[in-house]
Amino acid sequence: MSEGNRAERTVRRVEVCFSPRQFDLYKDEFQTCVVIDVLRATSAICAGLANGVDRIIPVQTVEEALALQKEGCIAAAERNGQIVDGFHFGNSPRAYMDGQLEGKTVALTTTNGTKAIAMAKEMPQVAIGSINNLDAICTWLMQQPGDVLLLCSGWKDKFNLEDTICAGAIADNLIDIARYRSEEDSTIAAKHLFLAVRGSMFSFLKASSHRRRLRNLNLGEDIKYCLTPNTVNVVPVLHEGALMDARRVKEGAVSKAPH
Ligand code: 3SL
Repeated sequence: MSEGNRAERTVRRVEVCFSPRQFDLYKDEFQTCVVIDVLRATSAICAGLANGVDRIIPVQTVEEALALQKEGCIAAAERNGQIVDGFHFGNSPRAYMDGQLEGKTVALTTTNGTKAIAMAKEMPQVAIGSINNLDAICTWLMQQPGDVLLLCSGWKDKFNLEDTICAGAIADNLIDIARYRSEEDSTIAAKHLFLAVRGSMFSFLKASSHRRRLRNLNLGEDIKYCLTPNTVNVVPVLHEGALMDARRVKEGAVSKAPH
């Protein structure tokens, strides 16, 4: 193998997929998928695992969450930004941080985030990214072999700004610090959006559709939390159908669910 070929082999690829609708166009080319839903599913998942939640089982439907509740899990369900009637928990990160869910197995369904996670399941490795775990997810990715797809959950299959900025931040970091490259215009656009707004992310996102939606539901505190970089040092990874702290999975410190 020539020197050139050898060098090319060690350069991994990172790309951004703007919406679950476009996932099929990318999925076969990557080994690791990072699912991003900044407002609020992946922020809540990171907050939960960083604050003692044992594991989170992502499910697509309210019925699946209820079925897992019967098996001893805590069920959490959100639709259109609100806790589904009859449930105590939705996807507010604050509810995952106050100790109520410590040591528990949570079955979670949300409008966009858990749908994107369900799609990503067919890839060899799935992890969770948010603005809250930016440094942790970048460091973890650099230790993984293979190419990385950053899957933005969006809103009902449409593009959204906050997931794209988060994906741009991860891509920028990997390309800047480690040996990653990108080929797609989506990645260039996400990176440039992140670089343009990184000093003013909070005010830039004031006009975003999802932030407006959550503000109308009086969820301003959640928005502030979700847009704060590096509040947690955890990387949730999918292991046997549940999201768990990557360190525990690596160490094999994994007991049977549910608790
Ligand atoms: O769609 C989701 O996964 C949610 O995070 C949406 S919301 O923040 O609850 O509106």
